[in-house]
Amino acid sequence: QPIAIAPGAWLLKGYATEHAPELLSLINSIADQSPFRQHLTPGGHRMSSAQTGCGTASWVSDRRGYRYDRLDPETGQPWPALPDSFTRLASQAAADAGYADFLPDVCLINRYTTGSRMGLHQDKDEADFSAPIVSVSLGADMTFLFGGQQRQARPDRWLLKHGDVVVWGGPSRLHFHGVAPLGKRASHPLTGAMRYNLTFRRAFRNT
Ligand code: MD3
Ligand code: FE
Repeated sequence: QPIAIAPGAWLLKGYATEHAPELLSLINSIADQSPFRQHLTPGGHRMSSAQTGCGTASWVSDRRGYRYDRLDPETGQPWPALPDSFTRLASQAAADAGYADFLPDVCLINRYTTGSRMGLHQDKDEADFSAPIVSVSLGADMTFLFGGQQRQARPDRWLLKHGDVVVWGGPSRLHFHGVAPLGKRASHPLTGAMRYNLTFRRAFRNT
């Protein structure tokens, strides 16, 4: 029973919980090939979350800007492929939230530990905003900040737990959003003090 959190945005409580051990072990395999790293922003600050990714490209940041890169700049190699179980989970969650035929081509993997946060921002580096975004939370609880179309709007706060999936589409696709700093005592039996987020997107146009 999806919970409406904004027009076009749906929270699926515990949707991925039964898949979590497999998802976490796939994250470890991906990180063996393309390690977690803390990107530098164009402004010269180091991000507090660590990231890796999989799929035909992955989101990266450095002094030159934000972009999707088909090669991992750290390894010079292509990113690991999207595991079938990732694609299936994301497509099924999107369908259950009313978005049929969502086929992600990229998955950004964020890893947060005590104090890691993500400031309010919009996701605008994708070619086509008609596709939804699917996010899967694993590990420690965190507070998600969900704002409006303008940065000034005071964001709503949503506690996201291990296994929760959120599908963001339609009018919510370009809303400002972020993550409050992960608390000192945040922890989960499967991940310790870490929180992981899988963010599935359509970065390039469907051909
Ligand atoms: C709402 N990551 O990587 S995922 C990001 O928890 C990012 O790691 C956060 O924001 C995280 O860009 C949030 C949930 C999310 C992703 C994209 C959205 C929410 C969104 C796009 C529009 C509205
Ligand atoms: Fe984002």
